[in-house]
Parts: sequence; C-alpha cells; structure tokens
Amino acid sequence: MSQKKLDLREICRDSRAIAIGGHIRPDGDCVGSCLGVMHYLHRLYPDKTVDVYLEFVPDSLRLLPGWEKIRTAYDPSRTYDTYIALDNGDIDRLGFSKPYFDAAETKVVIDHHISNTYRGKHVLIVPQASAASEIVADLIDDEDLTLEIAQCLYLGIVHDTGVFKHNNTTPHTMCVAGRLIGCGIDTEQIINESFYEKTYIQNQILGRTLLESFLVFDGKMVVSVIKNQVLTFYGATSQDIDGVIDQLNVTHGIEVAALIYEIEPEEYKISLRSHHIVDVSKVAKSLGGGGHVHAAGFSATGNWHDIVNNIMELVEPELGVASEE
Ligand SMILES: [Mn+2]
Repeated sequence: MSQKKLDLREICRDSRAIAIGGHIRPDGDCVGSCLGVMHYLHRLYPDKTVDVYLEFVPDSLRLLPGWEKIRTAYDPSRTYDTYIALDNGDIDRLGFSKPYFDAAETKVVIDHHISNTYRGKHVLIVPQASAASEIVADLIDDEDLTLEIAQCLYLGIVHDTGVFKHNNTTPHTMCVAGRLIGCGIDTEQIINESFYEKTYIQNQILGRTLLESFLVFDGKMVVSVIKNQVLTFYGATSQDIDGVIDQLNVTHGIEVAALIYEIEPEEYKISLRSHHIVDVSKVAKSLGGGGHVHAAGFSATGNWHDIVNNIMELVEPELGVASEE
C-alpha cells in the first residue's frame, strides 16, 4: 500500500454508468487490469452499469473470468458518465471507445507508462509499478479482493513482468503477487495457459522469424522482419506474433532486439527490447511511438529497409561503444 491512493469507491459512488478501457492491441496487463476493475466495481456496486471496451480478447486470455462480457464495438445507444482508462500510455490509443472517454464527466486514468503525459483530477501514474494490474491491486482492500479479481490482476502482472523475470519486478511486485496468490488462485494454470502455451501456427511463425533474423553492430543487435505474405501463408494474425520478440531478446550477446512485422502491405508494427544500456522508449518516441526503457514500440509505413536503418541510426550512439575507449 505504498502508492498514493486513488479511491475508486469514492469516485464511482455517484456514477450511473462506468466504462472501462485499455489500449488497442490489448495485452495481458490491459485485459487483466480492465477485468479486475470490472469485477471490483461489480462487487462494490452490483446495480451500476459497468462495461469493459477492448478491441478484441486474445484467445490465450480467455481463461479470465468475465472475458465474454467485454464489448468490442462502439454502441451509440450507450452513454457513460465515468470512464476508467487502464494501462493506457496515450489516450489516443483507447481506440474505438475514445468517444465514451471524451464524453465522460469523470475521467480516471491509471497507468504505469513512464511516457504518459496525461494529467487530471483522477490520474494515478506509477512508472515504478510493473503493471497497471499491480497499481489496481494496491487500490483494493483485502476484504474486497475476490478470487476473480485476483486471477485477473495476477495474470496482468505475470504478463508485464514476463513471469516475474523483467527488471520491472520489484519487491513490492512480489508482495502484491503474494497477496493475490493468497486469494487461492491457480498460478500454474494462469502462467502456463495464458503465457507459455503456443498454437502450432505461433510456433511456426516463431521458428521462421528466428531463422530469418540477422545480427548487426557486431552482434549487439538482432533484427527480424516478418512480411505480410508470410503471415498470410501461415494464416497468422498479429496476435500470433506475441512473444516472438522475447525469444529474439534472449539471443546471447545482444543489447537490442527489433522485430518489424507487416500488418498490412507496407504498414509495419515495430517492437523493440533492450537489456542494459539502450533506452528503447527514446528510440520509439523519436519514431512516433513510446513505451518503457527496455520495451517499446512504434508504427511505420513504407519500406522495411528504411525502418531498420532509422532504428539503427538511433540505436548506434546509444550503444555507447565509442564511450568505453
Ligand atoms: Mn502494462
């Protein structure tokens, strides 16, 4: 309970209808924190309307209680006086539910992205938190922390920490995780089914991406490009690429990993990871994106050679090879 509190019970006391949203291309923390808050508000206020809006729910996260209630399209007949944005570093990335946010009288933002510049009355940004789900857990008293809430928030933390592996995992993260485990959740099932399990297609894409990767900067950076026609060949979607960057990132000797994948012809998403020296959030920001120091991303159009060159130009001075002399 170290963080500054934001009292969701108080904020939502007079709300009639509450919308909850995360970010486009929702990940484990996004879905987990949104559903965690949904279950919490259902518990506090069973008679209020509480709806979660997300672009889609990845198959691997469909073990979470309540995922089937998530709304994936804008409905003009519904209105909300309160909107709670979670795990969202940039309000424009709310996606199709942004009109609900804009129209809401009460706007709540709970996030852990260091690049988040949103300011307002009900804003809680905790960059040292491993996940939005960790922040949410700190807002919920023990007597309200149900099994369902714990399952959702634990999954969120598991995903954003790479199963407690990334260095965003703090002593406090482990305390929060311990508190959630204390609610009786099946940690092995959550970790295996939502994080490690891959479909056959995902394994094929993973294998091909590793096979076609290449090293630059004397082996300090690994790059791989997935072309749209490859995704089409395997019948893969962008969801099937989740986790590929993490495998590239465990290549011995590298400092930076870059995965460039073509979601539409000439339209690319780029994921960046780094280990110690390079701040990839700076690289991503320079190229129109954002993220964390060691995990960031951006979008780009055009030719993938140019994208690789742009990344390399920004990474090279950061690698600091020259400064060691
Ligand atoms: Mn997150």
